[in-house]
Amino acid sequence: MNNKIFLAVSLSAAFLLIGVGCQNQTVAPQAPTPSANQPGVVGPGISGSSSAVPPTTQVNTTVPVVPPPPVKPPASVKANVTIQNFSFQPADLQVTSGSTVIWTNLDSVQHIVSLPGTFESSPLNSGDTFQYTFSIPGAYGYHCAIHPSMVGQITVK
Ligand SMILES: [Cu+2]
Repeated sequence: MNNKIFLAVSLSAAFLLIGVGCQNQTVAPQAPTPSANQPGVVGPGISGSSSAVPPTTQVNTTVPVVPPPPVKPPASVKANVTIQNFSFQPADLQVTSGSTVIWTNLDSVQHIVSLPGTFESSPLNSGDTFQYTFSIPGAYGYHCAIHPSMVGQITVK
């Protein structure tokens, strides 16, 4: 009889332990449910990383937009030739296409800058200027219409 009782008690204890174990296991799954929030926590972490990428992309997008505006303003280049002591200085001037050459008479007598068929100034008194814009490349030999010995050349590249 004692053995049967012992067995019964033992079995009961065993079932109780198992039952408790099962309860614990049952409770354990409930605990994991909260842990399901962990994936949610991981999600924000990922989204945070992904959100960090877009700003970089926006910056890159902004940078390319800035460079496009470059414009070429140096279209009007000016060069000077002085008329002094019955000579053009410099006598041979090189300029780029589109440049404007300005002659200034520093002599006390009149001079006329002339290239027949291309340009000819009015009689320039002391201090007067004459300008011409060269748009076609080439060599332009000119002279003074009053003093033929005065010659000069503009080379346009
Ligand atoms: Cu002259």
